[in-house]
Amino acid sequence: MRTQVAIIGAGPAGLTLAHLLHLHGIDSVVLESRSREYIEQRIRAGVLEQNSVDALVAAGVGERIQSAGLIHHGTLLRFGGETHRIDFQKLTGKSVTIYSQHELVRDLVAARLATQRPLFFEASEVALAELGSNTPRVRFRHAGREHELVCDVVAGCDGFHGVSRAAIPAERLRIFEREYPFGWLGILADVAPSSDELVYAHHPRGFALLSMRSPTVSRLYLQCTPDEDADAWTDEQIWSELDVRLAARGFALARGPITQKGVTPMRSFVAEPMRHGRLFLAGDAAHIVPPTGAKGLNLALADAQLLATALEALLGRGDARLADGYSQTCLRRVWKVERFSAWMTLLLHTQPTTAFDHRIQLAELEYLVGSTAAATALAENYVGLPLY
Ligand code: FAS
Ligand code: PHB
Repeated sequence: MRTQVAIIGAGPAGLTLAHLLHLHGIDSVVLESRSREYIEQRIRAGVLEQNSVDALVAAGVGERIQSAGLIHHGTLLRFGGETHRIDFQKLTGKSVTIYSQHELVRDLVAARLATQRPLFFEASEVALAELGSNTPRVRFRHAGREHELVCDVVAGCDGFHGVSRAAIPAERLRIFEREYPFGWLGILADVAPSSDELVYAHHPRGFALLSMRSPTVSRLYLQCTPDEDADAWTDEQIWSELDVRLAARGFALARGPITQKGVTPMRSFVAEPMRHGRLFLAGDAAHIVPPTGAKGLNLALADAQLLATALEALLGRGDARLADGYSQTCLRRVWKVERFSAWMTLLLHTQPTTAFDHRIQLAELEYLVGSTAAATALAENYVGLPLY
């Protein structure tokens, strides 16, 4: 088989890249290890930055986002039993859209299939070769047969546990990482959200987040230990702990059937560079942020946009400048987002902090909600930094 770009992974990064390349007239083949059903049901992120929404709409895959997405012009910070609003619209002129990642994957898979270009589900034994040449190769198994794909470029969009980053010689990679001493126990519940906007709650017993997926589906998170067993929590225990941590004057948390629960570990991670020969990494394959700042999905979409532009120039017009600058351009933005995500995580999560750290957190929260400059800094990072 022959194509211009072999894309490993059909997550937001890989599918968005495939779609943008198609719009540029660049051919690609997408290899995904899981089934279509699996990736379209996988519950993950829920917040799209303004830049992400604008890019997806401009690419012709934003119709359902515009009809079903919930536009939020601000968010709520809760501590000491009081609630404070950060007004994105007033401070930045931008907003965010609540839209499930798995719904976006559904939209992108449909767009890919409509092009009738190859998207192989349940591809296994993917192996990259000759990345230092101008004709790298990707070997894989599909439907019981061995295949070899010859291409001009490989896009490693296969997430944190994929094979692409591992294909780069260890001595060529610099890894930067931080593990956090906590994780999130997340639930989906069939109950209307008890707040119109997201609530980030700092509490002595631990962080809690009230989010949502639709007017009838709530998404909530509790700070827990990184190796927490979700099944060890009864529904009653989860709701009771959420009640305590989200408590505030004039607030009542509605309960409903919990339809899904799981524990997400927390890490900050960056692999540099994001390119090795004709292999380009995008999304979680290159970097991970703790979900506190709602950035993981948006970073993946930003990388895909930058990589599509670079590969259109390289493969469409023989201009290698953007491709040669791809890693540096991405990492400049990735590190700013890593900073914001780490800052928001350390600001809002308690235990095992010292009494002094706890007071510093409260002082920073007080400063945040009392200073237009501080609130603007949070808002402009949350709604999304410019692509370049
Ligand atoms: P993805 O991991 O989404 O996609 C990679 C794809 O490659 C997958 O479909 C995988 O099956 C496939 N793949 C892997 N190895 C392969 C191989 N060898 N061959 C072929 N295919 C292969 N972000 C937020 O902003 N907010 C959140 O609340 C949030 N919650 C999360 C919860 C969980 C449990 C996880 C794991 C992540 C969460 N994230 C969250 C981050 C998440 O949204 C990622 O940032 C986002 O999925 C990144 O997209 P991709 O880079 O496309 O990687
Ligand atoms: C979510 O709805 O999954 C979500 C929202 C905001 C975050 C993290 C996760 O900061």
